Amino acid sequence: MSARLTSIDGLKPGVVLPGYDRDAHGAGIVHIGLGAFHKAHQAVYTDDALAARGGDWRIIGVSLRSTAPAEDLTAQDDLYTLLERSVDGTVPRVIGALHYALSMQTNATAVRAALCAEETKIVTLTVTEKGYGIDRTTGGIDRAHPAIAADLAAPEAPQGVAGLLVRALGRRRAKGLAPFTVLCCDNLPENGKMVRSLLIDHARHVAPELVEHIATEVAFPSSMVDRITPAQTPDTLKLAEDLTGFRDAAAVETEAFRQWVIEDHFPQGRPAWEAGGAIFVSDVSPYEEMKLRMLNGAHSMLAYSGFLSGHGYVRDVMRDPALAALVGRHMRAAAATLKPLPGADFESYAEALLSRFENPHLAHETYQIAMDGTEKLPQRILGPAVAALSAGSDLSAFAFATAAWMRYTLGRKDDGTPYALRDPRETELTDTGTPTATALADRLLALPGLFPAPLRDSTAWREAVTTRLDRMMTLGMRAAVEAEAGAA
Ligand code: CS2
Repeated sequence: MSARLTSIDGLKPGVVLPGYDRDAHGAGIVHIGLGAFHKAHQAVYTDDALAARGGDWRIIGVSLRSTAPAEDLTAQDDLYTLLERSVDGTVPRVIGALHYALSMQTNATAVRAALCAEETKIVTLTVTEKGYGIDRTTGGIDRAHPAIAADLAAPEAPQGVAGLLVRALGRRRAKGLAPFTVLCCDNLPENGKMVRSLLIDHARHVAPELVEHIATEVAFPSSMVDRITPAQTPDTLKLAEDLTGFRDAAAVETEAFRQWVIEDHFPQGRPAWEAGGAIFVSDVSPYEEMKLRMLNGAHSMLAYSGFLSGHGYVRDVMRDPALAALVGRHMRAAAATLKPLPGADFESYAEALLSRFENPHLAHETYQIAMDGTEKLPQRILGPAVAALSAGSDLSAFAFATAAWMRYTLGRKDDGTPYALRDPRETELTDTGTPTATALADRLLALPGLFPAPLRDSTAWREAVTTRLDRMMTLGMRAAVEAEAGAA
């Protein structure tokens, strides 16, 4: 068996190495959410920035819930292999941008200390949509969210994002240190503003004297992030070992494409992420909208309809002519809801997305994307549906995607095989009986805080969704997909 990766010495030829002396650079960033996406995205841009322009910008990675990500990295001197997979082959690369990794479960004190350290200039976040505890209706905290509830009860020993950041900002201010910049890298619209209003509201409850400080002194640039990164599998580890000659428990596989569009508002400075191709703009929202509606919207649609049609991976969905046609239709419908974005051609963007989805080397599970639907639907499907409704456009694509999600909430495939919903609102979604399409659609459309009022109040929308859901429930997803594609 090969030795474990612990240094960059002895790697097989062809492995791309950090282009800088790791020990010469200190940490400047604390990243919360040490999952595959961070390792395939922000850490790579930081690796490029360090190679191009140096600086003390290495990353202290924090895992909030699980301990394995930090333990695996710590055992490897915080090095890991990134496999960039495309039709041209796989490029193995060892990333050196992580300085050290911490787990909140086993080392909360060190996490809180890192957030209060003078060197920490930026806190980046990838905790997934559900990780924040945002009440999407008010923009403030969701008191029922487990981490928010815990942090309200014990503000001095916070566990969640809002609690950790508010406490650290308070400590920094008391010590006379400048606040860090908070950079959200999750797939949420206007994600900087969202996190800002979350922290302000949390402070209102636990430290009202900080509200003004957070509102006026802390920068929350928004950012649009993009890189399709499937969850790690045993095949990822095997391929990493084959290509590098070393075992790596933290290896990640991803596609060759990556994009990062960021609002350039970093009062304490930032790495030269443009060296890795990041684009700095003054308003990121049109980019976010394009990506959330076209890429993520199509992803969610194909995840529900594809999973229930028996396709395990996105690439399989794309090989199914009826579904592939619906993916294309969805992207076009989403593009039609967007304001023009100078420099962006939505048609070529859609074409590029289709070929990224087709990537035969990426084992991207439909079940992975199907997770957390109630957190994803609003920005991906329902927002553009409202836009289409008010423009008087065809609602078919969004109604189909919504019906597929509704069908998915039943938690069993057409042949009766059960699966776990994996959604924070799972209990509310679960229907133990055998409802009709109308009953199911009515119940889900009425879920508090999910469907925007224009959709709830529209008969056209309700009918468009219910007709499709009925077809899915009575004829099965496969037949519903064929019928939809035939009509499209
Ligand atoms: C996906 C995203 O799992 C999901 O919900 O839609 O993770 C998607 O792969 C990324 O946003 C691509 O940048």
